[in-house]
Amino acid sequence: MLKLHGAPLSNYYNMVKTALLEKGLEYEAVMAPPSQEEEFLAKSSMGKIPCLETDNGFVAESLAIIEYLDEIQPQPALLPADPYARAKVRELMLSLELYVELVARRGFGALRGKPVADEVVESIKADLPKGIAAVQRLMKFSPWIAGEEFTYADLVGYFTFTLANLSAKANADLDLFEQLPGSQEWFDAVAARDSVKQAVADQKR
Ligand SMILES: N[C@@H](CCC(=O)N[C@@H](CS)C(=O)NCC(=O)O)C(=O)O
Repeated sequence: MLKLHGAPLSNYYNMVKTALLEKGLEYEAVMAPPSQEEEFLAKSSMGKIPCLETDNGFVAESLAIIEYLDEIQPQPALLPADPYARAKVRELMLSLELYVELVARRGFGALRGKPVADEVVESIKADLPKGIAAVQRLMKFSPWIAGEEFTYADLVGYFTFTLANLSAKANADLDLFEQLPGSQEWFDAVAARDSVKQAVADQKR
């Protein structure tokens, strides 16, 4: 059986967990913090969570994991059938991670009450608006983030927003929901899905 290693506090863990739930795949949750111990690095080469244990070995990187899940369990499809539409969903997921999540992450210390260095705050203020503008050019909210179909990009987007918005507000005085018209209604629709409700409830345990 598949085993998902990680912890519910991680937004990346929840992207993969909700993908497993949406696909109806059975899995076992193995609680594991990020670690630089050799034993864990053999499972996840940067020591990050989540990673997925399969019969063939481990896979890390959330986007690689969810693509794998789509291949072993094609239905329900969470990537469009059309190659161009699939590429656009992947483009949006990557843009969310590279230009929103990872920029906001520089200032995550603020979420734990830790000081964020001035130059880091300045870099967030410079880079985050560009990332927000980039994803805005790709988001559809009609009603889902990439168009008419619910896709992996909705799960990636939802769990990106949850933490990135806290950092955006704390470090750059930016509110993603205000910056991205239509995003609140979309976010609420994703939050209403059983998979997301379960992941959010498990976070509070
Ligand atoms: N690109 C990775 C990012 C995963 C990630 O950053 N996970 C965080 C927890 S939310 C982590 O393990 N942080 C510890 C670290 O960076 O060493 C993915 O897509 O899975």
